[in-house]
Amino acid sequence: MLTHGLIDFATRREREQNAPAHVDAASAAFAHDLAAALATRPRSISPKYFYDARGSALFDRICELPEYYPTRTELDILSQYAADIAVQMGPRAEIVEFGAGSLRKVRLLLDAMQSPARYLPIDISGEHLARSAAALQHEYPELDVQPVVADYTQRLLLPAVAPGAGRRVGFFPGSTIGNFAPQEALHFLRVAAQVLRGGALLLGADLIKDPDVLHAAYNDAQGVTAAFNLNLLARANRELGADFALEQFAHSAFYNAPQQRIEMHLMSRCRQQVAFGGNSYDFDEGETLHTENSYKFTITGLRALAAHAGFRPGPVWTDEKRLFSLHWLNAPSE
Ligand code: AVI
Repeated sequence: MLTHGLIDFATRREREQNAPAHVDAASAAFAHDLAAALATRPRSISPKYFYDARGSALFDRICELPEYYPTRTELDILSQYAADIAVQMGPRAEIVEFGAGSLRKVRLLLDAMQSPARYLPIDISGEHLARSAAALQHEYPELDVQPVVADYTQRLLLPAVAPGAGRRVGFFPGSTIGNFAPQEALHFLRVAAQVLRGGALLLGADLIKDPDVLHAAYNDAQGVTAAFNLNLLARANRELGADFALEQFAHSAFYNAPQQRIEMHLMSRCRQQVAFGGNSYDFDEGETLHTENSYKFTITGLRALAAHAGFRPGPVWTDEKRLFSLHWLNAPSE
């Protein structure tokens, strides 16, 4: 499965054939990938389609849930070890954040750093990026904030390091690396090691733990994660005119221990047909659309993966319960 838009092979013509004329390019990509997912068995689609405005708002709520420990724990680690991280960064470093990011997280770094030179958030969504860049620039008037609109999972061109600036440090928090398939994670880390040559990457990675804790994090009592998952179908109805009967699909999330990942699926509660893009698709009772993988790591496994991608792993910071980890990965000059 391709996650997070790593590679998008669809031609414009292929997309247009599956999409009504009025939909924009993003909707056309969704239409194309949904048609491909429904036509293939087992069915799976990239988790990047969770994040329309409603899905992004639901994800923000997930981050506040009592069961969803990753965001809270990573913030705790960042605040506890910000000074140590700042020492690794050195003076006048610049931060390249992969994803427009949470201002709360980068702020913890900026506040601990010695004269941060520049902040380069990279995101494919220009609008979200412009908003977070403007907010940060307002709070840190001395900082040079330069948003870069790009798909960071592809080859990536960044402005040259400014004269007199320190190290270039990548920041990829939240364990978003876990939403990539293993080959995609390796590819992303290879690209990152290249663009950060001579600098480093600060990478957040969720850890393997008691499956009950993992299970609860993706099956919260308030049903926010279920709504987040089902929003993919709601979005298809809203945006693409599909006719998914939402009450006929159930949120299913479980820990697949041999694969070391949480899998999220949407499971058909009955035998049914779904109309979409002029076609009709059969679902058997119990059949699923696989919507997300969220890989969990061991500290040694993550370090080995990073080393394989060309990094020299450095310090690792974690919480007392070893729920989550933050890795300092040096990117050699050549
Ligand atoms: C964005 N990503 C790291 C989240 C995760 O935990 O894999 C997305 C998410 N899916 C369900 N809950 C949160």
